[in-house]
Amino acid sequence: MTDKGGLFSRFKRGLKKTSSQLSSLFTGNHIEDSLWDELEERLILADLGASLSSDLLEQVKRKRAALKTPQHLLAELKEQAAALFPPANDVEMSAKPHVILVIGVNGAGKTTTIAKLSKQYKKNGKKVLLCAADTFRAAAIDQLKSWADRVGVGFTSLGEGSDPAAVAYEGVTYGKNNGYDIVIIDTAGRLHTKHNLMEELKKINRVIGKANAGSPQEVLLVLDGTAGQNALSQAKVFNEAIPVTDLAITKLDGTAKGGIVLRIASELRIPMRYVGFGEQEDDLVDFNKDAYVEAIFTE
Ligand SMILES: Nc1nc2c(ncn2[C@@H]2O[C@H](COP(=O)(O)OP(=O)(O)OP(=O)(O)O)[C@@H](O)[C@H]2O)c(=O)[nH]1
Ligand SMILES: [Mg+2]
Repeated sequence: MTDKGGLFSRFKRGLKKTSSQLSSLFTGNHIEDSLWDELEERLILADLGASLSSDLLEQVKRKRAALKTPQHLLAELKEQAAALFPPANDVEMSAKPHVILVIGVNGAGKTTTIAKLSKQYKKNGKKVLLCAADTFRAAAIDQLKSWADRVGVGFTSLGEGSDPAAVAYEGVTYGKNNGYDIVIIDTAGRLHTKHNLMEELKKINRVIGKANAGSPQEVLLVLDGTAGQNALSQAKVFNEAIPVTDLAITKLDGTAKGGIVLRIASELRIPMRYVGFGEQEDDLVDFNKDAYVEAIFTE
């Protein structure tokens, strides 16, 4: 993770609630027996959940004989935590257009994340098109449009009430015919428990493949970091509907306990790609497991 403009320090600040709870345990020169229980309790409170907290500490305990000080324990804990993340995808940007389908429950931060991503891609010289397949509310289309204007990227929509799959099809086709490098498709927030809405998502996904063979290249699931355990259950259902290639976790600047990131990554085995930590277009960092582990365990 590069730290242009102090982004990483701001991300780290967002995780301070968790790191201040955890890092204070690793003081002194001896590992007291009580430290293990205390640590397990705090890991659970940090949203790692009971089973992951216990498994993680079991892994660390295997090295117990070699751990002389709380600092040794901390180093081993970081190493074991980092090992829980699945490897990142090799991001191939050879397809043109490279289509990114963005999905998630209501209010997770999809549209904002799209704005942030489009800014990054634009900065890297890519021609970006945003496609408003959230046709449920006129306001959703306007929101995406105003981000497109603000960031200075292309925009397509077919208006409120139109079939989201048709919007996606038209958008990808337009992108293909007009030399766009990246097409990012915004979808309506949907509860993962609503069968018909999940079917609609499958249709959008299929239709994108018809508009451009091999697309979408990415299915990005956006999860609200403050949703805790719910984010995990959502992710499982979305991933069963259409295979999710990458995850973005938002709102790590709020009340989110950072441990959820580790829990989701280790349970779902889907690469964590981005972390959102604010409402502005620059508030997004590429996820990096070592930086994350450093931020969450060390103040
Ligand atoms: N603090 C904080 N707020 C965020 C972040 N990302 C999004 N938000 C806010 O969360 C709210 C919802 O964000 P949207 O991007 O509209 O979420 P969405 O998933 O597109 O919502 P729907 O389209 O209604 O499903 C907005 O007020 C955003 O400003 C983040 O990383 N940090
Ligand atoms: Mg939205």
